[in-house]
Formats: sequence, structure tokens, C-alpha cells
Amino acid sequence: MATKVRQAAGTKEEYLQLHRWMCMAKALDDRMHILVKQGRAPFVGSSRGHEGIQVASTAALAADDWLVPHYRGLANAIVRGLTMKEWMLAVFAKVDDPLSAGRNIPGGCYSYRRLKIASVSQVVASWVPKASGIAYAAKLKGEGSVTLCTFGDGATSQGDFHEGVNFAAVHRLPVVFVCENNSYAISVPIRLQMGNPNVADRAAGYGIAGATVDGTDVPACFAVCKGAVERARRGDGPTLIDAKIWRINSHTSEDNHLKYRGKEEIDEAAGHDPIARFGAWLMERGWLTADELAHSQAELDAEASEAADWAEQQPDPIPEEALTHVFA
Ligand SMILES: Cc1ncc(C[n+]2csc(CCOP(=O)(O)OP(=O)(O)O)c2C)c(N)n1
Repeated sequence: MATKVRQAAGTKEEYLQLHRWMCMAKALDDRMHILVKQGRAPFVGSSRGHEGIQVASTAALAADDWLVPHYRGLANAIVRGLTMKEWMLAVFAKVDDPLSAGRNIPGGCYSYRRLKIASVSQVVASWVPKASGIAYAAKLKGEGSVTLCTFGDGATSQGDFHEGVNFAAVHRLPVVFVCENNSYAISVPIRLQMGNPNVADRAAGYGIAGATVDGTDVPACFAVCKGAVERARRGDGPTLIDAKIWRINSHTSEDNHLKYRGKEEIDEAAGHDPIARFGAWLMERGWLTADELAHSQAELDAEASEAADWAEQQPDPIPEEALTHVFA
């Protein structure tokens, strides 16, 4: 049964595209770590380990749908159409940065109207009620759009999470909630975060659909997310998806995970890389060769490096404009 669902979820072309988006995110992530080490960029909140569920959930949307991602959602934004150059403009906080006009740390707090990405915030879970609000507005206007809202396991401990999901449940809103469950909120492990580690079990308490999925299994994620988007679009209300993943890097470049997780666990996390797993899955089917994969990753790595060098040379915001776009 599960196999049937998977085969129906995507075509070869769609899967190859999902994989390329993941490799694009990795190329940018790896480049950002280098830039931080070189003292050229300020910060990286890595999406390594999250890419599978991020591309699968976002690719399940239609172009007119809304994305309300959490700060780790680089691959989500890439699927919506964010280019490497645009991302690097944000990394270097340049005047033409389309995400926050150079006003925030990369991925920290931004929106992108053209790509229908809305108001990401660093205040954990604060974007959950916003996502429900967007979905409510869409429903009232009869827009037919679906809103995808993503967050981490730590976010589910916040009151905002409960209020946002409950509101969406009461009004049967067209919204898909995806918990990218990497089992850490910075240094706090999931056993100290919640009594029941299965976030989707809470769906029953809200009276909505829930699903648990291995977030490193891209075809499975794509099937589950497509199902949730379809359910939302036909008026059957929200779904709460718990995607179990592994955070491969530290929380951010300001954090050192060796202080709170052992080397053995860190190595284990690296072994749950969704990009490697999906690449192997594509190769097993003869849809990608090892040479093609290596060539394409090298090409993307070079593109990320060129995007960084280019963005670094672009103009900085001017001091007189510091308060433009800032609301009191
Ligand atoms: C309301 C609030 N409390 C605390 C923080 C500090 N903080 C930033 S990220 C984070 C961890 C969030 O963990 P999780 O939701 O699991 O997402 P992850 O970063 O693991 O993807 C915390 C506590 C914050 N930004 N906002």
C-alpha cells in the first residue's frame, strides 16, 4: 500500500528536480560555513538534514499558495524560486537583498512578496498564528490558496503554536503545519521538551488530521505533503505533519553542539543525510548516475561560490535609509 502511494506521488522529473533543489541548498549552506570561517559572513543557521522535508512540503504547493517557513527554511525558499544570488545578497546584508533589504541575519526575519513567502520571524512559533491568519483571509476571500507553515519541535511548546493550530482547526482552514522535528531546540533534547515525542499525536486533540513521516525519506514526505495540501484545498481543514529528521550541524554557527551531544550522536546524525539517501534512491532506479551527481554538485558548489563573490561586491544599504521598512 505504502509503495503505491509513493509511486503515485511524483514523476522521475519531479524527483530529480527535488534532488537538485536539495543540492542547491547544500551548496549554499556549505559556502556560508566557509564564509563565516573566513570572517566574511556573519552567521549561518544550517538547514543540513532538513532539506528533504523542506523541498517535499514546498513542492507540494501550487504557485499561488503561501509559504510561512521557519528561519531554517532555506530549501523551502529555493523551491519557491529564490536564487543563489538573492540569498547571498541577504547573507551579505546588501541594499538589494530582496528578503529584508539588508536588515536581518540570513534567513532570520524576512518575507518575499513575489514568491508568496510571508513574514518569517525569529520569535519562535510567532509565525504559526500568522499562517492561520493568512489561511483565514484566503478562505474569506475565496482565494483557494493553501498555506504551508513550518517550524521545529521546540516551537510546539510555545503558546503561539497552540493558538495558531487551534484557530485553524476551529475554522477548518486550508493550512498544512509541518514540524521539522530534529529533536533539539538549540541544546534542549526532545525528552526535556515534551512528554510525547510524537507531535502528530496532538492532531487528535485539535480535531484535525495528523501524520508522522520519516523526514529523510523524500518520496514518503512528498506523498504525505501532497495529501495534506489536497485535503486543505478541498476544504477538509488542516493537517499536522511530524517529520522526523536529524540536525546534522550545530544549531547555528554561534553554537557548538559538542557541548551537549556526544561525537557518536553527531556522527549518527550525519548518517541520516536526506540528500545522500535520496541520491542513492535515485541511483537505484537508474535515474541518476554517480558521475552526474558529482558533476551537478560541483557545478552548484561553484555557482554558490560565484554568487557569494558577486554579492559581496554589491552596494551596502545607506545609513539614511536605516529606518525604511522598520515599523514602530
Ligand atoms: C520566543 C522565543 N524563545 C526563545 C528563542 C531563542 N531560540 C531561537 S531558536 C530556538 C530553538 C527552537 O527550536 P526548534 O523550534 O526545535 O527549531 P530548530 O531551531 O531546532 O529548527 C530558541 C529557543 C526565540 N528566538 N524565541
